[in-house]
Amino acid sequence: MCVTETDRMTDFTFLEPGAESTRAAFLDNGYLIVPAESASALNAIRVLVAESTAAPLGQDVPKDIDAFLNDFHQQVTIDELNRVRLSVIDGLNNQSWVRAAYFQLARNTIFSIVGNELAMQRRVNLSIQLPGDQSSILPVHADVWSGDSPYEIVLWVPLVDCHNTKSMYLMPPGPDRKAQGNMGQDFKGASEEDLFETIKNDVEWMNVPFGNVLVFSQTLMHGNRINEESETRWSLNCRFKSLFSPYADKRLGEFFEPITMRATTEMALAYNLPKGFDDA
Ligand SMILES: O=C(O)CCC(=O)C(=O)O
Ligand SMILES: [Fe+2]
Repeated sequence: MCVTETDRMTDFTFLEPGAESTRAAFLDNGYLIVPAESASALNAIRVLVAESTAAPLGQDVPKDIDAFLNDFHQQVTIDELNRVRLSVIDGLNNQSWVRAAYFQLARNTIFSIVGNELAMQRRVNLSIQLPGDQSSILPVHADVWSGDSPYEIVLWVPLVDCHNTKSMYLMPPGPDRKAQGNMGQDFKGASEEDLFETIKNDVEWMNVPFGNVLVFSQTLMHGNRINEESETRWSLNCRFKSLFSPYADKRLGEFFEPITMRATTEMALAYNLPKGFDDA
């Protein structure tokens, strides 16, 4: 068989099939929206959220979970909301299977754009945004501004269809880098609202139907606004990074935990150089 020069040049790649287009899309847009890789993991997590929400209200697990979550504003006041949210977060994080199930929602995508030896945030967070609620707004920010490392991505998982102000917004990399580059000068003494005013025409609202997940770079400015849709938003978020990439304030062991350490790393960590040469 004859191998031509063209065969030699095109047949061999370092990245696995599909990884190049995933890489390009993530770098261009700052995010990826992909179908959840495990429908059963997504379902199990959503059932647990519904159960942990319904139980304190003296209710059974709702038959129509989608309607229960979307219409939750009919059952709770804004004053009660944070207590409910914290108790559901506890309900989630008290189950040891949840983090592995959560990771399975986007394992291949995360392997592809972050790496395969990973650390995962120890707690999964929950956002609930009732229609018209001002108290749960997360103003424009980048997580790197408050102790996260630029090597982290966020896996953001909607439990209901999320779109427009029922979702979150993200700045695309081009305008974001321009705005952050001059931020000290341009926004000295400015409020978060002033900042949002200047970026609002550039931000992209994340349209993520239930069954899909969003992976985004938290180095890009993002946040949410008053939910002006008629339904309640429910979404989960959790951070992942390459295990041996630099850490900022959020440390390994405190905030992050290794989840996919490989055999060579384990062996290396346990290895001690030969001892006893000092006496010679
Ligand atoms: O869910 C949102 O609206 C914002 C989430 C966020 O800021 C984050 O996950 O880092
Ligand atoms: Fe954030």
